[in-house]
Amino acid sequence: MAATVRETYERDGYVVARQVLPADLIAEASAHIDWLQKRHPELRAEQLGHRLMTHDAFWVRLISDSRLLDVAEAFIGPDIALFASHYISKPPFDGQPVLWHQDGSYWPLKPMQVVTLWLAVDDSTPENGCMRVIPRTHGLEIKPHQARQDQPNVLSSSIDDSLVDESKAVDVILEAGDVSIHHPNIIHGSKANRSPKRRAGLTIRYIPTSTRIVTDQPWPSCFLLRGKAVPGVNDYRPWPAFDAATSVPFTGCDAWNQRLAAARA
Ligand SMILES: O=C(O)CCC(=O)C(=O)O
Repeated sequence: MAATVRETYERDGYVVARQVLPADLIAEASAHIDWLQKRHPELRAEQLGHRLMTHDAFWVRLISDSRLLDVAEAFIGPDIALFASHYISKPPFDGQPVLWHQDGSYWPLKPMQVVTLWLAVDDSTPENGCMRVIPRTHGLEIKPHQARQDQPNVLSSSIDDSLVDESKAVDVILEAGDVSIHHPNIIHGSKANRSPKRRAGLTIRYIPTSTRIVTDQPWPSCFLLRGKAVPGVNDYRPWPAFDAATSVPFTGCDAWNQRLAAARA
């Protein structure tokens, strides 16, 4: 990846990479969202998170795609694990906003070395509630966040509004298949979707294997994705085999199972 992409990220706290994944794979991710929604009618579509992922072969196939890992590697190095992943799919007309926040305030990571790739499954525009960032706020330390029930919102919380200069906000406009990359300290959020078009994106939080997920319970989406584990830091889950009961069918699912079986033999 060109040095300027990394430099832009270090300067602004975010950067965009265009057309990282092709249309056929994005169509499979879109079908995956529909499949998850049918299986989880109890959840809003903005809340399809990694607790659903442990046995979902397509999800692991998607977030371990080498084109995404190549992007992640440019930011966190060659030894890469997954910490978390969520679809935030804002339905037409009533998609909820994500209030201003810093991701790092929510995460049990030590140290806070992590990069987010936000994969656009749909075109993401100001009309349908694209992500918005306040550039260059990633130098700010992580601030306390507060519960917010005054309006429906995806995180039910936000950073103190007095810390946000909204006049500096930038819309992160993406086409399906593009990826934006952001820092855990940057202030960001998104508006409601009142448009007739869905706005779906997949957040993917990649950590170097030297970052510890500090939790008492086994973490549902702790997968080693590339390179080497650091002994004693995290307990990684086995990659799930494809099973139609726990994953949407996908191109290459038979080959996926053969590869996993060969690796375990
Ligand atoms: O999808 C959105 O609107 C917000 C995403 C976000 O807050 C994140 O990826 O950290």
